[in-house]
Amino acid sequence: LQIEGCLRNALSNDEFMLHYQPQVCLKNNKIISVEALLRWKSPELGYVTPSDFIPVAEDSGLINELGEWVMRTACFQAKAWLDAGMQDFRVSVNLSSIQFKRASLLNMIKRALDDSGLPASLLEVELTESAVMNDVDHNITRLNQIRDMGVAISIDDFGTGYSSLSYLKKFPINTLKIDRSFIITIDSDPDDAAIVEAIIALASTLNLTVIAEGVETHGQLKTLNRFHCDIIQGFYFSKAVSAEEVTEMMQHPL
Ligand code: G
Ligand code: G
Ligand code: MN
Ligand code: NA
Repeated sequence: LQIEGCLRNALSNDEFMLHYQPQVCLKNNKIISVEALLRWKSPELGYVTPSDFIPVAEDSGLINELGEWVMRTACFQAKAWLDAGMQDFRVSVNLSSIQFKRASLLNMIKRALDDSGLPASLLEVELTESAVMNDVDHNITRLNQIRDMGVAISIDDFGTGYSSLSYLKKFPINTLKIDRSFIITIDSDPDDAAIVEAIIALASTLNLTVIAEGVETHGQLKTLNRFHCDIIQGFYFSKAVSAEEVTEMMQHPL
């Protein structure tokens, strides 16, 4: 309840900020994209984590306005990176299932692209497995509309939902993000290693890009390399950082 009260004015008070977590291509060790992650510092509550305030924003309907701010901020930032000479540098934006269900979603994305001047090909949206799994037929239509705009689609937290693998073939998606829970135990639990290896092989067959989330150790990185994973994201390489820090990392690569 306290969170909801503070959330109401947070947008107009400019209390939100986007951080960006690098996604590193394992073929060339380059940062090829970033995931935009929302940060909120409330004058009353201090830092509040998205896991605590996103559900409140969803229940109160504030998620639509907040989600539009995220989309616009991420698109304008990505266009600034493009103008600074960072070519083919993509930004990925999380969409809540509430946003995904709204008829106005396509126009919201289109406005953000038009107003920022960002080419659609440099934007990816992340939807959780559970957001797309109910009402599959309707969702395929919606996903196709997003894809027809030229925006890429990624399935977040993959492996945790109820997906039947057959839907992967039907859905117009580009990327699978393997949930962190499988990566954490990839070097201690042979079952999790087998699951991750199988997901990567499946994605390769279906021509999907695979991202391993939550990579924290060199051992995990080595295992993912052995499985031919495309991209890694996690604290091993970098947590989410400010836009300025991303620019800095791109100018001085490791
Ligand atoms: O770093 P992390 O604590 O930022 O994020 C926690 C959760 O909040 C993740 O599940 C992430 O997907 C979600 N999240 C972060 N930023 C956004 C956002 O802009 N929109 C939505 N819908 N979820 C977000
Ligand atoms: O659900 P989603 O994938 O959008 O959430 C991203 C969340 O994962 C963010 O909260 C981000 O800070 C967190 N995260 C990213 N990399 C790591 C990592 O290596 N370890 C842990 N524990 N969390 C991570
Ligand atoms: Mn995500
Ligand atoms: Na995730």
